[in-house]
Amino acid sequence: MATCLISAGRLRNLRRTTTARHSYCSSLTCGRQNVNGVDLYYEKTGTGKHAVVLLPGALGNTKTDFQPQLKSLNKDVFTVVGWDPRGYGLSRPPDRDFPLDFFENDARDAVDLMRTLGFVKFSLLGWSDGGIAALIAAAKNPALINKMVIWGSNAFVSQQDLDIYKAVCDVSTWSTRMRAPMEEVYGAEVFAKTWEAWVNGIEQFAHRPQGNICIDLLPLIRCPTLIIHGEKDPIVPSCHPYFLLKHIRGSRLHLMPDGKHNLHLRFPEEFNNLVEDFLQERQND
Ligand code: TYC
Repeated sequence: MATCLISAGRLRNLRRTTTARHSYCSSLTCGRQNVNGVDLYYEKTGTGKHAVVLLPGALGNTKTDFQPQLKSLNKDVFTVVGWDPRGYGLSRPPDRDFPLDFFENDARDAVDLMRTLGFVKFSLLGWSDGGIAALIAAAKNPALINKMVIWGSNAFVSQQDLDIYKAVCDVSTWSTRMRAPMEEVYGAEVFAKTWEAWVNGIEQFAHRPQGNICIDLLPLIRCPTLIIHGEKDPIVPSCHPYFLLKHIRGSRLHLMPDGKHNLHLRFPEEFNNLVEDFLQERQND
């Protein structure tokens, strides 16, 4: 199993470009890389030619968001990089904040991390907030991005979204099952405070015309794009994937009837197969 058992303290002590390798799991390496002034934690697995970077959701990180992908995506075909965005997971310090350009910053960090690790061209797999960062990264770096898969993502914030944010803002109302993985990473208090800061951060977009997060960038996306949506997703209304489908040229939408927001964790085999097939498809252009 591709579990990375290395303490946060030890990782913090690793020098900028040092990579920790695990004797019990030869295909997974963990390390920290200084990117745009922050030591970003990352995990890399596989030896395939096709490089893929995983972009986690809000407050998410390799540990909470992508274990089934790091473990099971085909290691002969892909080299998969998971990372913790600045202020999330093991990429702390700094504490996380949410200025209006936080998605742009995550997009830039993801791209710069991949380039610093030596990848010339790569694909993006972005979940939820990570999908928003992926959309921005693809729009701004068309020459670097091979393909993109996004799920649970939105290019704008509507009144309906604001109502949902309000309903999930206080994490003490969440089930223990939902809260536990994040509390394990951050501690209960920091998690509650950072989540509230995230809600305030995403609500800022509602003050912009159309609640714009990245609507204006969608026409710039050139890479083949697969949008996945769980039809039972309770927090991202289906208007969002349909909007992305309409505005991203040549994109495709795959609906998972029983999928909720965490469809890639709940149905990892189906999800991974879908992604592998899409990434390996030959383009007829
Ligand atoms: N975007 C959040 C993430 O990245 C998930 C989320 C979506 C949370 C909608 C609340 O109302 C919400 N995981």
